[in-house]
Amino acid sequence: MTDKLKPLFEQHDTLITRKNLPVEPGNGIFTRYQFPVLTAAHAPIHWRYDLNPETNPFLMERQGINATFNAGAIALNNKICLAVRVEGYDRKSFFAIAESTSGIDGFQFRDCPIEMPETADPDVNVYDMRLTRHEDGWIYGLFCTERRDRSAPDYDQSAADAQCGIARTRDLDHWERLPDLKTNGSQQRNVVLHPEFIRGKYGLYTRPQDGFIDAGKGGGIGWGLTDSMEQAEVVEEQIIDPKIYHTIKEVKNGQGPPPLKTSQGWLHLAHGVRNTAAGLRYVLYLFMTSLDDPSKVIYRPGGYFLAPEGEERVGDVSNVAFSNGWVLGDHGTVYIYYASSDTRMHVATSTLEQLVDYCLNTPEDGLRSAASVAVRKALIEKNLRFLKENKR
Ligand code: M1P
Repeated sequence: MTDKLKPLFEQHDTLITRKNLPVEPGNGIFTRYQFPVLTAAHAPIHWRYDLNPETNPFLMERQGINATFNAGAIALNNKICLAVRVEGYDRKSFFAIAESTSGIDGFQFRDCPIEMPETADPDVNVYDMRLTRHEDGWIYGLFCTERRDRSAPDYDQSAADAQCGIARTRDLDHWERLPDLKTNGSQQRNVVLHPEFIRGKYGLYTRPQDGFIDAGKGGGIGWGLTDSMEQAEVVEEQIIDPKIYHTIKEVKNGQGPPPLKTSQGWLHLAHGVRNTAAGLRYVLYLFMTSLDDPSKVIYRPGGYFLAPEGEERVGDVSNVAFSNGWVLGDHGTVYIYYASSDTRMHVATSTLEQLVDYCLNTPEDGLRSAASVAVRKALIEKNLRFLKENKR
């Protein structure tokens, strides 16, 4: 190895093998970790540099990586695998699998990114894959496929059309592309496949929206059924978790990863978006739906579950926490993979028991300041009684 290459590989090795410790004591709901699990610098050296000094005498990083974020997640072959949204300097995103034994540190990318087959209408950009191990035996990857909005005038080169791309695999290396999801004509992002059949059909969480950024009349989490994933079509879309004025999801929201099954219902992680003078703010929230009917919300803890903090608040799109992957591990541990500010990936851990307790016992949003004060006052009075009785 040349003198120039050696330090590059050494630095990379130090980064990808560093230990990641929990930040204690946490908040009783989940535990954050010291370091992001993936950054642009985790991308393999051989993806970014031509290693041959004859063709790259200056060791130029000609094909740099801008960000690694919004990863789908799944356990496979005793590892936690992330289907990461990797974005190059050219702004194109693609998917690549990074895997780790601990789920907390040591994430390493497989040698090559995924070569996702295209449909007859090629994708311009693909991102935000949700991985679902379905009871039909396939692992499905549902993702956003973005193309230029064909109705936009020539001078507008930023108008886009977002739809749901669908592919399936058994090993995360080889993918079969299926036709894009058909819905009632609106744009779609954040579409997620439910892991079980519902009355013999596939269940999909959708997010209809009128525009690419603006949700317009859409913007809530929708639900619909399709007979097949090979010609997926949702004819009737029902909004099960709407956007609501002056809440964390006043502008729009979207289902995160596929829900986890618990004895008390399906546990959902989602993102909510509100407006601020500094732009949009994305936070994560939880809710639960009925085991008999995943379209029926049964618990709605108010407010956010996780918001970007510290360095998480800064990045390409600042003030964003976004999650499209979590994994239920041994002993009920839940590994929650979230991205911060469209730049890097983090993990937070919790347990199914804690997350269900959070959903069942966190007050709903009362939707008025007076209702928030009432619920907080009830807590304060309960605590004052407790402190008095326990002579503290
Ligand atoms: O930039 C924040 C997020 O914006 C979009 O999410 P949504 O569809 O809810 O607005 C997506 O582009 C997502 O990738 C991104 O993280």
